[in-house]
Amino acid sequence: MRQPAGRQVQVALILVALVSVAIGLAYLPKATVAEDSDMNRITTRYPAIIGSRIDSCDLCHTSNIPDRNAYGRAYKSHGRNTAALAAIEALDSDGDGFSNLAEIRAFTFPGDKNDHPAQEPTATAPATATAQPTVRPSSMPTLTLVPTVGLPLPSRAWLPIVLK
Ligand SMILES: [Ca+2]
Repeated sequence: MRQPAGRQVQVALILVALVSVAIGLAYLPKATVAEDSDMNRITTRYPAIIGSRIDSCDLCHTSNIPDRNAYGRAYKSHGRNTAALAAIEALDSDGDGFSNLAEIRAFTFPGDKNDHPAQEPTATAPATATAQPTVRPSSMPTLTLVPTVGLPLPSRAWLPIVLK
């Protein structure tokens, strides 16, 4: 059965469009697809970050995606999976003095050394507040033994005492 020429052109255009979409999907950068599963892994392990400032590509990438920051490189080198997230929690990927987990809990970027939690209070601060005051010998009052009458004092006697 022969179709009209206009109908054949319409079918040909639809086929070309479908083939173009298929080719486009086949050549989509794999990193884009993978990033979605990476973010799913991260937000599954750290649900508190959803909607926070670190719930973004910047968690693992530099501003020049697909380049990775120090945290992203550690994640990749440890297997780029859920186990990798756990394995790098104790690391300080960006070298700012805070573990990756401490940074994630504080919603700071573990791959940016210029972004980190506020300094933790020192351990000695509470102890100082509750410490007993010390009495220095120089602050003690001067004691002087004064005989009340002309009797000689026994060698170990110390009463009466008069404070001056
Ligand atoms: Ca950091």
